Amino acid sequence: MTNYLKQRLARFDAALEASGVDAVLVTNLTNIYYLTGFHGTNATILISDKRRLFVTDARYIAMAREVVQGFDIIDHRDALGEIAKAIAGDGLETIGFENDVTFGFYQQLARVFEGYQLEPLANFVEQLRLIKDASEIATIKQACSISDKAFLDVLDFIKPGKTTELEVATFLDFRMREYGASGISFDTIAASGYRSAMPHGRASDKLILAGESLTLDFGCYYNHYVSDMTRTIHVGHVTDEEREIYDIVLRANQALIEKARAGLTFTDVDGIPRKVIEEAGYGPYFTHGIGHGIGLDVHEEPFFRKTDEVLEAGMVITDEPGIYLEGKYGLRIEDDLLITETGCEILTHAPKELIVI
Ligand SMILES: [Mn+2]
Repeated sequence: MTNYLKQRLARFDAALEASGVDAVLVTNLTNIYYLTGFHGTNATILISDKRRLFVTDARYIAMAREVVQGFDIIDHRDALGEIAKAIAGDGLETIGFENDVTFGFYQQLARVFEGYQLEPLANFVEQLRLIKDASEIATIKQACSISDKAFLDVLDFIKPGKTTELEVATFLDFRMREYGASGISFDTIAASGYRSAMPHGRASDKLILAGESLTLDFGCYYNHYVSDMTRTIHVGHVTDEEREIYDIVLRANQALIEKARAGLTFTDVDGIPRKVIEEAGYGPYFTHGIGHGIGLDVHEEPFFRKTDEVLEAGMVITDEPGIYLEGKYGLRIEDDLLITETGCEILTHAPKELIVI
C-alpha cells in the first residue's frame, strides 16, 4: 500500500474513533477511490475498529485484488448482505452511512442492518479529502497545465463570424484529451455575446461574432483529479466599458490571490474579492459565490458556506469572481489556488490580461 493510502486510512480510523459510531459504510465511489485506489463502478466498503471489508462483483474482482490493500476482499453481488454476515459476531451497535444515498438504498440498509442503529454521516470522507497530499497536488497541477495549454491553442482556432460556441467547446475538449486528459471534468461552457451574461451558459450553435465577449469555463480529469478554469476574451474589438469591467473582475480575482493563506476565514475568502466588485458599483451583478474546493470532484468541500471556519494549508480552491449584465454580456475569471501557510500558489497559468482576438 502506498504511504498516501496508509495515511488516508489512518486519518479515517481517527475520524471513526471520534465519530461515536462503531463502523462506517462507504458507498460513494469517489470516496472509495480515495481510500483504496479502486476505480470500478461497483464497490462497497465497511470499516470498523476490527475490520476493513471491500465488496465488489465479478466484473471488478481482478482489479480489486490487484489494487486494494489492507481490506478483506469479497466477491459478491449482494454487498450489504455479505457485510452483514461478516460483522454479525462483532458486537457493533451503530453503523454510520453516507447521507447522500438514495432513499431506496436507505430502505435496503434499514432492512439488511435491522437491529443496528443507522447514523447518517455528512461529509465523513469528504472532510478527509479537504487537505490534499503531495501526490494529489502534483496531479491537480498536471490537470491545470493541460487546461492552460488547451486555452492557448483555442485562441488560434476561433474565427469571428465562422466558429460556433459548440465548435469551440469541442475543440477544447478534444485538445485536453490530446494533452493527456482522460475526459472533461464538466460540460465545457462557451458563452458569447449576450449569452455570456448567463454564468453557466452551455455551449450552443450560436456563431461567435466580432464585438462580442466569449467566456470559456472548462476543465479536465487527469489521473482522477480535476482542473477548473475560466477565461473571458473579446473578439474583434472591445469598448471602454468592457475594458473597465474586465479590470474590475481581474482586480477581484487578484485581491483573493494576494490575501489567501492558511487561517483566512471563509467569510473573507468570499468577502475580499466581493468588496472590490461592490466598491466599483457592480455588487448586485456578482450573483454567485467566490468558489469551491476541487480535487477528485470538480465541486467539493469547502463551499465557503460556514462562516466560522478557516482556510488550511493543502486546500485547493477556485477563485472565480464575475460580473453579469443580463441581456448584455458578462464575464468571469477563474483560477485554481493551492493554499499554503504563507499564501497561495496559483495552479492555472493561462494569461489573464485582456485578450482581443
Ligand atoms: Mn469553478
